[in-house]
Amino acid sequence: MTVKPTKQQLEWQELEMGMFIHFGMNTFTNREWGDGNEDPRWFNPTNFDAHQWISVAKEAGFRYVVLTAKHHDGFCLWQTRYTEHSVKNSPWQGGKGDVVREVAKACEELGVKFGFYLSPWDRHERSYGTPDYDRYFKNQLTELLTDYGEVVEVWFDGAYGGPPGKEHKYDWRSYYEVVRKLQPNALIAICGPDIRWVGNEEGVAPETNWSVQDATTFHTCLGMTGKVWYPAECDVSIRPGWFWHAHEDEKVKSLEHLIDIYFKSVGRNSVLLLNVPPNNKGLISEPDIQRLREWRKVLDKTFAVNFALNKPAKASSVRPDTKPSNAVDGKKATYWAPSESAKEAWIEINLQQPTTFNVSMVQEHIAEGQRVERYRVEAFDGHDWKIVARGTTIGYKKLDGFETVTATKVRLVIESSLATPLIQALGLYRLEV
Ligand code: FUL
Repeated sequence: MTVKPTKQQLEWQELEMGMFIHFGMNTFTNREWGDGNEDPRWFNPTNFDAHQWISVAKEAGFRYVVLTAKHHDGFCLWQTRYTEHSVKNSPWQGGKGDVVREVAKACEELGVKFGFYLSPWDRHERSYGTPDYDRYFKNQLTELLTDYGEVVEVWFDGAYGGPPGKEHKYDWRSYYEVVRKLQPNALIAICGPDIRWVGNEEGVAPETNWSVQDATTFHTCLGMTGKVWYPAECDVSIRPGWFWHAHEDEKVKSLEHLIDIYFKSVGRNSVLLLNVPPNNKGLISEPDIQRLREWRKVLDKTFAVNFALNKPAKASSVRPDTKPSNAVDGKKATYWAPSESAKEAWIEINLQQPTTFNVSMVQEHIAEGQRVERYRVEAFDGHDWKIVARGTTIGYKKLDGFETVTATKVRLVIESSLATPLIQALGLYRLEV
């Protein structure tokens, strides 16, 4: 049976990009991992403005955010009832401040989806390592899932750097029950059954990237076995560290690097979660804002014109309920499929005039699963057909960059597919940096 995404997984994939927000005690101690002994009074962002964060996110094209509500040091950015180690005991807003509330509110106002990171590993909380910790963790989850509106994603980090053998035996199934009960539409990521970690922190998905995976322990604890839909998320920071450090203001990733990340994450059937850490004033810094603007400008310019859009299309064969032109109609509900018995499958677009481009984009109709395992793209320059791109999996979106060509026709050849390929879109673009 074909494994398919849930409605929530499909909608999440279509968001394409989220902004990770690492902010907390480490922002003030210049560290990446706090040890849990920090004094809450050190947390004091004097110009805190969550609206600025979310405006920056929105302008850069991020459709959701994931805020570190609690990192490994255990310091809580919201008014939790279950520990004193929180903003309640910081001078910020006289101890009445709530970062989670302000971020969730700004998200709501600006139409960006809200999610949070809650570190299972907690270096401050005394009950860590005992059954009481499961209660503590679920109480905190309950607060976050009840008091702050709709949550799109809950990020359970798998990191543990404590003494060997002392890691808490997390009762994952009971955590998932809390999430499902309070926010049935929220996706549980990383140490969870809905979204998988891509496996590195570089923002790079593997070239062959299947959203269909073998069930992991996060699934079997829920009674799920065999093959499951488990799409990848690429988390990477715009700076060397996850948290803001003054000395990294000069080390914001280059425009070229960010474009490369976009192609190797969103363009390889993954969702990009790019971390942009606010500084100790409580604002996103200028160098990050400038770089995000440059990046957005290039992406907008590149993808504004699709040279294949609404151009005449023909195919090796056509399943009667589809049409070749469906692949170039700009609609996500329609697709081209070759006939079920076909041995070969290609679709050809007549560009009608010599057209210059260097990027191809292919999308499968993943609502019906992920199928293609090998393809190539060819361009006709008036004399010969030339291969411009080759690839393995496609999935939600595959982007291939290549040397600029000028062609009058383009062909996508599906060389191998697990089942009838359903091609939702074929696009051609020109990237200029
Ligand atoms: C890791 C953590 O240890 C880092 O501090 C950061 O939060 C990253 C996203 O996940 O596991």
